[in-house]
Amino acid sequence: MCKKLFTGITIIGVLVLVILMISCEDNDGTLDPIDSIKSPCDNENRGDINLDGLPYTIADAIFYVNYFVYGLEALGPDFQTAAENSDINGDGKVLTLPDLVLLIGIIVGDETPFCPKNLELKRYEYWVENTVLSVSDELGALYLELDRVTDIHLLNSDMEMKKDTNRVIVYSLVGDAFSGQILRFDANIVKIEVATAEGDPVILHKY
Ligand SMILES: [Ca+2]
Ligand SMILES: [Ca+2]
Repeated sequence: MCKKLFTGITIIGVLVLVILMISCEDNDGTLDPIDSIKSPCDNENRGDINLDGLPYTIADAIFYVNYFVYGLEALGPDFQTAAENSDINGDGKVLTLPDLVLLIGIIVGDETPFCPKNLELKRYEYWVENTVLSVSDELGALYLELDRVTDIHLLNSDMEMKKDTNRVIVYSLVGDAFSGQILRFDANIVKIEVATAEGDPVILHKY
């Protein structure tokens, strides 16, 4: 009897641990793209990142940008619901750069909130020369994690930049895009992610 009870408690404990592992943030404060709990295209609150009941507003885009530099704390206490609402393209992956670019595209009227969006995976290149980061093709957003805290300078006046410690995101709240030289910094890149100006995902290779 005791052995069965103990086994039952152990199984419940493992299940709770697994659920916690899925729902908790990583050690670095960011959330890896995870599968949405419910079908993203059936989510009537898609696009409402700040959970004020209004989807696709500039405030939602600012919350989304803040997540990339400040982590899940930027989404408030109900970050799980904010994350579910962040799957704008309906591909099942939340809190991604393609979703952010598409959100901004919908806000400025360049895109419609059609779900799921037909995504086209691109393959582009980047390189760093004399502390200047360049990209080969036109992009709508870029996210970087560096191996140390350092000064970071934006080299394209059409774009905006937000940074905190070793994280930086380049974006445009009016839907602008960039290519070529984009940032100057003296550090090594730990992580780099980008999205096209249309919100398509990109596999980025170092040139
Ligand atoms: Ca909102
Ligand atoms: Ca998505």
